[in-house]
Amino acid sequence: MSSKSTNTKLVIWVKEMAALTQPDNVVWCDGTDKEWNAMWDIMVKGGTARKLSEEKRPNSYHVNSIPADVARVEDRTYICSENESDAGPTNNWSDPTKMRTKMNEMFAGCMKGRTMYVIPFSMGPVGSNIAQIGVEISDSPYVVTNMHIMARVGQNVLDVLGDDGDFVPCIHSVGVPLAEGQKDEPWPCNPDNRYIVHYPETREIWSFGSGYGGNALLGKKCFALRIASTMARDEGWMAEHMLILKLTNPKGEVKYVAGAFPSACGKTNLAMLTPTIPGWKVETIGDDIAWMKFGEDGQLYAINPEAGFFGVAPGTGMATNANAMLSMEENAIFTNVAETDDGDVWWEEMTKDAPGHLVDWKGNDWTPDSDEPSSHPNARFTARAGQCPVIADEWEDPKGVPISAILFGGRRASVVPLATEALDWNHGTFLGTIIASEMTAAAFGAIGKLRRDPMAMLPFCGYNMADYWGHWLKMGKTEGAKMPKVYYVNWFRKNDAGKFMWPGFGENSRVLKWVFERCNGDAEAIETAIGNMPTLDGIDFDGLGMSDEDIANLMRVDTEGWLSELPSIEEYYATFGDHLPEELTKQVNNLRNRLEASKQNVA
Ligand code: SAT
Ligand code: MN
Repeated sequence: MSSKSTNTKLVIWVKEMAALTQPDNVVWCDGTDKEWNAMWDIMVKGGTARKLSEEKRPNSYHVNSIPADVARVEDRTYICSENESDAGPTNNWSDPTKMRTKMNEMFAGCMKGRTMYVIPFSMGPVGSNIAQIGVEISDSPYVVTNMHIMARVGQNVLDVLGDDGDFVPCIHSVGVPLAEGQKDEPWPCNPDNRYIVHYPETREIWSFGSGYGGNALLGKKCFALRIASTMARDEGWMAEHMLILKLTNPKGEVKYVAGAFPSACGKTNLAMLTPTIPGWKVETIGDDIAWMKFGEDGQLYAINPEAGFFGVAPGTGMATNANAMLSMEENAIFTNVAETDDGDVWWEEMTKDAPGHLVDWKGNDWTPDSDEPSSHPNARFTARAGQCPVIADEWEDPKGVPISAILFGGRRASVVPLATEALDWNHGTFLGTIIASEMTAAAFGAIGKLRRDPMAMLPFCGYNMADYWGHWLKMGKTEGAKMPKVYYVNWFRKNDAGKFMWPGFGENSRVLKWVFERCNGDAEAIETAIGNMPTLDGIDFDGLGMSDEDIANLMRVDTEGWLSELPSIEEYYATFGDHLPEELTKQVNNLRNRLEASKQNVA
């Protein structure tokens, strides 16, 4: 099919990629309903997808991958910067010249017997000065339909691109060419030859062999985090693994809060939470990624570069996240879940009781007595953000929303209190670098092994993590900058009996209220060695039925616990060698001094 673009770079690139991969035909995608239906027609006929009951879930589809292709593959994900030290110790690096040779081999003829789809997309509202344009080439119709939901796809993107606009080229193939007359598999992929490759200097993404989520929907983690983080470093903005929420107090005043949490800490739930405190409102701007640029007033303005939610299905239900459930009532895609006898989907904890019979994600009969879960633990829903009942009116505002506060959180059974406010931006950056999650401490006893996940960016930072910390510090030094306040929160602290002390979910609104009031200058705080803490009545514990002891424990500054953690932070920092900003060494030393001093005050 002929090109729909007059952009020289794009037209040449598509020609080159077609010559390399040799598809049977080339289709330029326009993001229309007609195209959505055509893609599903192909996938239903080919046995890839099933249409769900039109009564139960209109215009929605279910797809199962094969068991070998169910998640991102971090060990096959590469940052191919010119210098190895620019990828840093937390990324897999490979020499870009060697990798290019390898990729050219892998992609040669890889689309034989298939159609090559050219998907122009905008990350962020089309035309926003914070948004960016990408073009994904893929041989997967599943990618096309998911991109319809997760990004803005269509001719208007090409219009903005014009004749000479720039875009990030993203090429993806499932890596299974078809010989003449060869029948396709329902989920073609090439698990033994997976490569998720990023060239940060030239801003390109090459992905081979996987059809799944973050490996294949290249606008998401690959572009919006790995490549965008390097663009942000070069251009003075921030690309972060953060939700964005809008908080309205009973007087109708509004603040916007961003938050970074490692996986399995309830980020999507927080982005859509239903507050339990009267008169307060939480609305969603985004649940996964935030791009932030300085406005003329010196504040950071954030957009959600995505247009949909790619959320974990198991554990999501009306009881835990009603707003997510309501977002996926129609026009949705489900991957690796179970199917009910009446043509709907089900997964663990969607409802209290499981249906009596299901077809599980592997296509086998399933009953509540089955030994295995009905859905893969990383099964996903793809839902349109605009369908979320609490999506904020301004979620597509091209100028973004001004961020008042940034939350960092991890899953910590001990040491870290419910909420602490950073003393300033540098201290806040320090807190971001030390966030970590315990691997289910209860199961292993002791203090559980810590996985450090700085700013929740461990698998998503496109360059040296320590340089990225340096970029955070530098942002705070920008002339006229009014940086957000930074908070370290922990919903997961346990008491001596091993029980969670904080109820979480909608009750997290009580912490958001304190954050709001601090940003508004309405709440006092107590300065401690680890940061500013709420006063006794700073957080409203009314009606929670918590014991005084648990409340005290939840808010306690565990001086010894923090002191004993410092060596492991220093050890971690040392792995970055001379890339580590001096300021962070200073932050550790200052913290140690403050902790020691506070011990003496008590003694
Ligand atoms: O599959 S994705 O990488 O997009 C989802 C995730 O890991 O959060
Ligand atoms: Mn994420």
